[in-house]
This record gives sequence, C-alpha cells and structure tokens, in this order.
Amino acid sequence: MKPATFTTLALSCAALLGPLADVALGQTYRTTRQIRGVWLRPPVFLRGTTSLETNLKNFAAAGVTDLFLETFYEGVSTGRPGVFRARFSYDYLQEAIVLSARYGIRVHAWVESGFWQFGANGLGTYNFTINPPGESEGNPEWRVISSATGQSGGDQAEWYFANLAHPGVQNKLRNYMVELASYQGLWGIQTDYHRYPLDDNTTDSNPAPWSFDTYSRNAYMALYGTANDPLLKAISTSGSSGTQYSRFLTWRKAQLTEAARQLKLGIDSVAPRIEFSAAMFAVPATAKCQDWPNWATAGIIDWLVPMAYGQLTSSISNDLNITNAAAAGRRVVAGLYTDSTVNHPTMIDQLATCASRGVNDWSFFSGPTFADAANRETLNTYILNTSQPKQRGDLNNDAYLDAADWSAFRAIYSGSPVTVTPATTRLDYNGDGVINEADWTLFKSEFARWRFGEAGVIDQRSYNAFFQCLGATQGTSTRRHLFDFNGDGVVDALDRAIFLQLATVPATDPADATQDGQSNIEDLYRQNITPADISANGVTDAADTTLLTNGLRVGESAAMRAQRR
Ligand SMILES: [Ca+2]
Ligand SMILES: [Ca+2]
Ligand SMILES: [Ca+2]
Ligand SMILES: [Ca+2]
Repeated sequence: MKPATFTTLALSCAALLGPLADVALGQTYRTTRQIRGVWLRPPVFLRGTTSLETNLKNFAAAGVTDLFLETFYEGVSTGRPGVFRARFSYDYLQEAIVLSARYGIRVHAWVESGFWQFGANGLGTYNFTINPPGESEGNPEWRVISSATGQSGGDQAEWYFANLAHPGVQNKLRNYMVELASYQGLWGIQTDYHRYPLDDNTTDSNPAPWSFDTYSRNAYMALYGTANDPLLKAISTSGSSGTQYSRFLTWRKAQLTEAARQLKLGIDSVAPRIEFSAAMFAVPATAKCQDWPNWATAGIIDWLVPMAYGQLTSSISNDLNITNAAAAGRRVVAGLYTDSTVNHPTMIDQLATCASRGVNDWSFFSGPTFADAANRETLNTYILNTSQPKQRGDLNNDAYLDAADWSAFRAIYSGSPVTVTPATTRLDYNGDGVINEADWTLFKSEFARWRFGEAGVIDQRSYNAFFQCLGATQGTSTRRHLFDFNGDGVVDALDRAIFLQLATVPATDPADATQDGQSNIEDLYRQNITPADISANGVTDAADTTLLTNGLRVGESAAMRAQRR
C-alpha cells in the first residue's frame, strides 16, 4: 500500500467523519455482507440501450450488490460451449463478470438444473438425443417420465425436465459445475428448478407422478424387489399401495438431494469457497420432491433462497418462518417478487416483512424492477434509512465497504494507537479500549471479505478475479469498481499493491513470470520463451501475453503517477 494515497483521500473525506458519532454506541453490527440481489435473464446485448450494462447501472443506483445471471436455462449455457451448448457466440458469462465488477456487483451463475428443453424442437433438444462423438452428450433416458401419461414433460406444455435422479444427468450437471467454478471472479452458483415438474393430472390418486422412468423403476426395484415396480405399486396414496407410494417418494427425494450433493462436489473440486445457493419453495408441492431441509442440514448448500412470491405479506412471513426454522445455520436470502405490485405487496411492505422475520438479505425477481426510477429510489432509500444492522466497517453508513471507509478509519488511526472515545467505539473491533494495528487488521479483513468472499481467504483465485479487471475504470455510476481498492476510479498497480497486503494466502503475481517479486520486461521475455497461463483459464494463448503486457503498462503508468506525487 502507498500510505500517501490514503492520506490524500482521508483529507478529502473528512466530511465523512460526521456520521461516525451517530452510530457509535449501543449499535450491534452484522459480521456478514448484506446480500442485495436481483435475478436477471441475460439481455441480448452487453452494451447499449436495453443492455446488460444499462441494467447494471440501474442495479447500482438501487443499491443492488449481487446479480443472479440466468446462466443455464432451456438446456443451453450463457457461458462458453462445453458441457452444454452455448447460447451466445461468445462467452457472455465471462464478459458479465468483468462488466458487473465495474458497478461493484458480483455475479452468481443462476442454473435451472432440471429444466433442459423448451419447445418440442427447442435449443435443448440435443440433451435428450444421442449425439455424434465430439458433440455435447445427450440421452433420451435422461427425461422425466410421468406415471399418468408415460411421456416426458414439465410444469407446462412445451417444457421438458431432466430426471435429476438419473446418474447420467447428475454427472453432466456435476461436470457443468466444474466448468462454471473455473470462471475467475464468479462469486456464486445457484441451483434452481432443482425438482420434478408439477402434478400433470390432479384427478388421479398420484400427486407425485414424476419420474416413473426406466432407470428409476429399476433402481428402486434393485432395492425393494422386482415385485415392487413403482409403476404398478406406488401410484396411489391410498389403499395397500400407500406404503409403497411413501417409500418411492422418499427414494426420489433422496435422489434429488444426491443431485444437489453432486453439484456441490463439482464446485468444491475447483473452488470450494464459491457460494452455493438454492432457490427453493418453503413448502414445495409434493410432486417436486424438493427436500431442501436435508440440503441444509447436510451442509450441501450455503444459502437458502425461498421464493416468497405470495400475494400477502402473511404468506411471505410464513415462508420465511418455515425456512428460518429449518435453515440449520445456512444463510436465508428472501426471494421477493417485485416486477409488479398487481396481486403483490409493495416493495416496502415486503422488505418490512422480511425485517420482522430477521431476514435482511434479499433477491428481487427480477432485474426489470429497477428499470423503474421510483423502484430504484425506494430500495436505495430503504437501504440507507431503515434501522437494519450495519456492517461494522461501513463507517460512513452508505451500505458499501470501500475506499471512503478505509480513509475514514485511517483518519483516526494511521499507525499510532488511539484511545477509544464514544465517537470511535466502532473502530475498536476487539473491544480492548484502544484502536491499534490489531483493529486495523480486522478492518482490512472485513474490507477484503466484501470483495472476495465471507470465508476470508484471499488467494490465487481472488488474485485472478482482480487481475482480469486490471486497467478497468469505474462504470458511469457512483459505485466503486469492486477492485478499485483506493477509490481513484481505476483498477491499477496501486490496487495490486493493496491486494498483496490483503492476501491471506500468498498469491503468485501472474504478471511476475520470473517470480522475482517484480513485474517488468523480464517477465515478458519469459512469457515469449515459456508461455504461462496468466488468465488461468486452462489455455495458454496470445490472450495471456496481452494480459501480461497490459498489466505491465498499467504498472508502469501507475509508477510514473506515483513519482509525480
Ligand atoms: Ca396426479
Ligand atoms: Ca461505506
Ligand atoms: Ca482494539
Ligand atoms: Ca484504484
């Protein structure tokens, strides 16, 4: 770190010291970052009038910090071609991660795990056909099959779900998680549609008709005997088949829990600190076989995101109560429907209901909510003015933890221990009556967790997330770039120096190919002779050299600026 940079900032931020006194005493602080999320289907364009970037500007203005970007839906991926075919001709997900960071927003890959095809000949059809070698794998055996019709299907006509109980489906999704987790800078992965479709015939006596496919029947009979084919014995809740019905239902729920576990294993094999969340129903319909309390107690998922989309606040309250009661220590993030207030409570009423249940993390359905200026204002005002617990390190109470807070801390403690006063209690992290290096270290840890994850481990993957944004400028927004640590509007070598100070695990500087602690022309020579995978995407190519060259240029220009100071 260059202390001079922050001294300069501290002077210009002296006005920020006012709010410190207001919240000093008697305040309890949350230790985790508030999740202010939004779900979004990727707009076709990254930039322009109705683009992803336009949405990001709106989100930033509203105070949104997390983007759940629809990354797998209808059987194709928003990322690069790989385990599944790609929706776009370029790697949209990668672009979205870098673009979102400019607006201080983290990206989660929102994955509709069970929804593999839309339309009889839709994009996802290849998932259920035997494809030529070299093509993405598919199999007709992977579809859900209804006991009522013997056919595949989904919640509605034209929808086709995959059978999450099938090991082939689980394996493909697990491989997809490996692929997604390799995206540097990806903050989280969310499984949604992690279930079977709704009951397709409510007049028969089987409320759970999915999936009576060949694989599931055989697997069940392997456990309970060939005399117990579910299609004959487990299709009614009443009479002598009722016991079999319950047992087959339990078996299917366990398979969908296993599917969640396989996803988690895929993520953990690459990046175990990625936040794995589940969009779920507090009270799922029986047909769905969505046993989320077991996902929580088994430690499979990190966040429960109940889609509390009811028409009354009492329904939202009920959903949150149920989720809280079975959360098993997992974070609860309320999923709220805000695209329209027709048949839905106002945003404020929904937020107040969440607060009354102790839930101050939310995700809004969906992005276009914040195309409306009044909605942006409503959320931002709520975030700033309601008495939710603040993060300790957010010293200026703007609901962001950034350079302004860093400066505010340094304005009070800049190396010499300071006795705590009523106005500065908040800075005494360890409560020993003095503000010193120990508190400063704890502040920096909180500052780093805001950018790199609650686990508090700042490592090579964190560095890669930062490094791929090197040279980026702040978006046209008041929000800081996620990696503009010193708040000067650009991500450059000065921020890199701060990163190395924040790192809890020594990170190899990718631009330092010679490993001599300096990034300079020697590293470029080395790259030309023995190329390294600077971008850490698994491929060594010209893009790595470009990254290295850009990194060196940025470093040089920053060094020159530093000299001029
Ligand atoms: Ca039925
Ligand atoms: Ca702040
Ligand atoms: Ca202290
Ligand atoms: Ca900067």
